[in-house]
Amino acid sequence: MPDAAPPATATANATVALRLAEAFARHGVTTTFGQSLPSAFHLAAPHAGISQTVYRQENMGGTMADGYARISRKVGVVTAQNGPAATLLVPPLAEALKASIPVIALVQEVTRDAVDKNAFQELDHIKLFEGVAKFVRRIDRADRLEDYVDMAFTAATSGRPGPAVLLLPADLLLEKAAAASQRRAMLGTFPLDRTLADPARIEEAAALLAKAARPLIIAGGGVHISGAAQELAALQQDGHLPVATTFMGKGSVDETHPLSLGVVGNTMARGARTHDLKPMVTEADVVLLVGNRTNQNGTDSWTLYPRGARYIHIDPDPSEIGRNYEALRLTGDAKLTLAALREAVLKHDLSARAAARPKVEAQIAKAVEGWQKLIAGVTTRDGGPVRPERVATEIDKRLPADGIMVADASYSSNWINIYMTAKRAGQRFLSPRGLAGLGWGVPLAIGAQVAEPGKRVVCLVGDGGFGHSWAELETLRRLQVPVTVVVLNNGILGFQKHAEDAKYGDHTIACDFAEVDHAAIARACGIAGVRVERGEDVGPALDAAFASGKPTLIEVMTDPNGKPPLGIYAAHYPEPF
Ligand SMILES: Cc1ncc(C[n+]2csc(CCOP(=O)(O)OP(=O)(O)O)c2C)c(N)n1
Ligand SMILES: [Mg+2]
Repeated sequence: MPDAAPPATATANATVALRLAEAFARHGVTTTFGQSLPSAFHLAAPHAGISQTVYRQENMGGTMADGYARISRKVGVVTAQNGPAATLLVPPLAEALKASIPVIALVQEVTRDAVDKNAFQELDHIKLFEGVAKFVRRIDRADRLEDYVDMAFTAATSGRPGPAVLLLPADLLLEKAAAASQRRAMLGTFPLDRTLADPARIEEAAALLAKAARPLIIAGGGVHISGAAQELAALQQDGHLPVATTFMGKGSVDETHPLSLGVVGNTMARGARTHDLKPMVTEADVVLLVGNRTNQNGTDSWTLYPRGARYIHIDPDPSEIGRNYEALRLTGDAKLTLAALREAVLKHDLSARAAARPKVEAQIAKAVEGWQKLIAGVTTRDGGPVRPERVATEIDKRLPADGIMVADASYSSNWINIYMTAKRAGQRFLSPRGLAGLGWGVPLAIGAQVAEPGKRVVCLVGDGGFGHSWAELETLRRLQVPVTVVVLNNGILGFQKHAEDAKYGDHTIACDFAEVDHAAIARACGIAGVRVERGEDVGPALDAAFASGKPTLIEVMTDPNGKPPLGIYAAHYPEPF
């Protein structure tokens, strides 16, 4: 845990607001996502070296902080006014809680003399945030300021990371600060404390993996949170172990590696890369889960993972282990524990594993080749309406290995997970899979690009989900962050409509939109907006957007019959191939 130097700006007559900013600077915070409030904080923060990245709407600001945290590996900070603004932070904090992302919300509170008097925009924020944060406290005393700041950072970055909320009475911020505390620790990166699982159990796990006939690793988003991709890659390679991932775990292994299956879960019908690899999952005899919540979509409603297998589960949160699959418990950080597990595996005779490897690799290669042949028609289809598979494929061709791909909920998440390839271990594919909420795509991408201004960030969104975030196009223009937003305009709430048709034989009147010119909305906000109506024009539009170095919106008029290979659709709809 590195110590930060004492804040250079600490002054004898500082306000609490300045001291608060200095404490955040001590934890490595250099920008916060805000909209003026709490004003005393934002006026003081530049003196501590903290800028304000201004959002249009709190809901989006909280998600920008989330995207920033996912990419920067530092705490993302969002700030807001009390009352209505605070309520808008609930959705992004809920996603961050479910996805284990450290976000700290600084929320203004009514003055201390007005508490419980029906003050303007007064609300019980502690109750409001209790269900969506790991830690919620109101700071009432200047002399406890840094204690609470450090508690909030500790809660956000330790164990299973997640959101924390600090409530700041407006009058307290203007008070004269107490003497600077002796606190020096930097607690703003995650995971804060790396803990190694029980070494005896690591030995046991190594023996199980070494002796297994059909072992499989299923890596989840926890690998990214731990920063454990290199350790996973080393175990995959040296232990001759095939690796599949969940949606959130995509990119935790290089999908061009011969032992990488791809994404497994509820999208394994014909058209998915992993369709022919299902037996590798269902017939595995030893399954190593890493940072994997074993949630409904990831396990195809708990039908995909084998019932008879021995499970080994690495997770910093003990309550995730054994939740749905009883497992050998490796409670600890993925990076440390995977490294130790690899060492332990290498002590075993791996000749049987090595001998089995060519067959496993051939099985994966055959499935991937067959899949590529199957989808070749749909991923190269010219004319209109454009197939979304082609859009994802054209982005995939152009996204560098250090590029960051972001998707909104709904089909966009499926398109990137199935039709794009992680080109290295550790590549990031961000989507709001904590709660799968619509509208997260654009703000996640803005946060990611603020964290990594020099990297290519592309964001794929459906027209329904994009409707939640139009206002942030002005943010894109103002910040001039060069995100390329690709809107799939199929004119419908696609997933909603298709799933209703499949389940009920009909859909409600909510599923069809009036025509919207999304490219014109972008241009009205002052950023480049182009509409693409033919498959062959998608690639050139992407090339032009990338070459411009500026934020661009590409609206692609897509086929309303385009559907990803979800298990629930199998045999329901005609195949596009
Ligand atoms: C905030 C929120 N509201 C509603 C839903 C339910 N929902 C899931 S997918 C979907 C349709 C999304 O349509 P669109 O964004 O246009 O993407 P498409 O499926 O058409 O590609 C809806 C309404 C949700 N996931 N999140
Ligand atoms: Mg749509």
